[in-house]
Amino acid sequence: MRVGRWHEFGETLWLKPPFGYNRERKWGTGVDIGLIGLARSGKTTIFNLLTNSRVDTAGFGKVESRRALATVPDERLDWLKEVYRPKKVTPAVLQVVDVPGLVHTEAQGPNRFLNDVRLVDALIHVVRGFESDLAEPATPLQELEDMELELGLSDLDLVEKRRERIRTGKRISKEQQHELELLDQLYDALESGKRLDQLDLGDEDKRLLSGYQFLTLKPMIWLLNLNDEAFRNLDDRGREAIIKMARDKHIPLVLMAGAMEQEIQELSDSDREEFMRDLGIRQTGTERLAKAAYEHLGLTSFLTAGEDEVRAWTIPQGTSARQAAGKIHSDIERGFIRAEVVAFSALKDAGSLAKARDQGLVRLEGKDYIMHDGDVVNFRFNV
Ligand SMILES: Nc1nc2c(ncn2[C@@H]2O[C@H](COP(=O)(O)OP(=O)(O)OP(=O)(O)O)[C@@H](O)[C@H]2O)c(=O)[nH]1
Ligand SMILES: [Mg+2]
Repeated sequence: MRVGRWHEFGETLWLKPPFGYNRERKWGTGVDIGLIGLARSGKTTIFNLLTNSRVDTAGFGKVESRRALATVPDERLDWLKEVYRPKKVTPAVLQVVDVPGLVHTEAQGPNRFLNDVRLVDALIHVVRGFESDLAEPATPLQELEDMELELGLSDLDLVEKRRERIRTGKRISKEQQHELELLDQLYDALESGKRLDQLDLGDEDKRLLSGYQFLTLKPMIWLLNLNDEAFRNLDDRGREAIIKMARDKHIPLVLMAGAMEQEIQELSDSDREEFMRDLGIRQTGTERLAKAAYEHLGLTSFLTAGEDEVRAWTIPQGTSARQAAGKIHSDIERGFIRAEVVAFSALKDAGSLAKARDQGLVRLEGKDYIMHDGDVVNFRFNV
């Protein structure tokens, strides 16, 4: 682990996540991501950045949640656009939910806003790593610990309620007996400070639990929101403790300078390139965050390109060609014959589809072919 380079904005600490909890989910309706964090951590700033919105961040945040779509940055689409000159370019989107900051002293208790993210597919915890006149000195490690505790308590509460409901029922069925035992296991884990996604559960049990929307079972990303100066002021121990905690919990840690990213986004394309070169970063924070979210959720994308439309489609890793066709239209899935596939990088090297064909880079794949990230596809079908 290259701890020493942590202060460089270009770094994302990528810690391998545990996959498996979300594989079975249907992605048809798109992916929802909730931004949570303590008050004034920069959630709305990140929300604005991701969704290109202009919500005011000067005053204290509004006390209700808001949502908007974020386009997933994909430079492959830019290249395809140049080559195909389509009428329309449609990037992949994620829906982002901005939740008001958690304040412990709030009358209704902090759990109120957590309910707004019960149904999201993944959480991004925005942690304040910058100093502000309006807030106490930044204590990112403490914020991470507090939030994990909060999420754990919220899940513990759910487990207890469910256990109570089963126990006070007229009779306990065999299934319920099994569920009780499972809930006991969850209870012990949560009480000892574990996230539920750290438990090694069987597929049956995962399915059983999927209905409860446990918060610590949702893929989590930690986003440390910094500015240069604040970051240098973080002492080494805090830094190493954060990395250790992220590693122990298998949570990817993305470093971002939210306010600066916003400035970067507002620049013209050429100015942006120069600015980023000066800073020594290759990808914007938005790009790194989108990438972390895709990897952590087990998602990839394939591309379609034509004169009408160039488009990115989001699918779970391991999706077959035929299932991928169904993402576009159920008729194409039903009448699937073959998929004409070329890897984006091969297409780009060749320069055009015709040249890629001449060079034998375009393959015909059957229904069981497993789609790869960046496959440029044309489905042949018959209905
Ligand atoms: N220096 C610095 N300031 C930032 C950064 N990100 C946000 N801020 C400032 O911090 C303040 C709070 O930002 P918001 O984005 O509204 O934070 P929030 O988490 O949505 O706040 P609440 O909704 O009130 O909980 C604003 O004054 C921002 O301009 C950053 O990266 N660096
Ligand atoms: Mg806000």
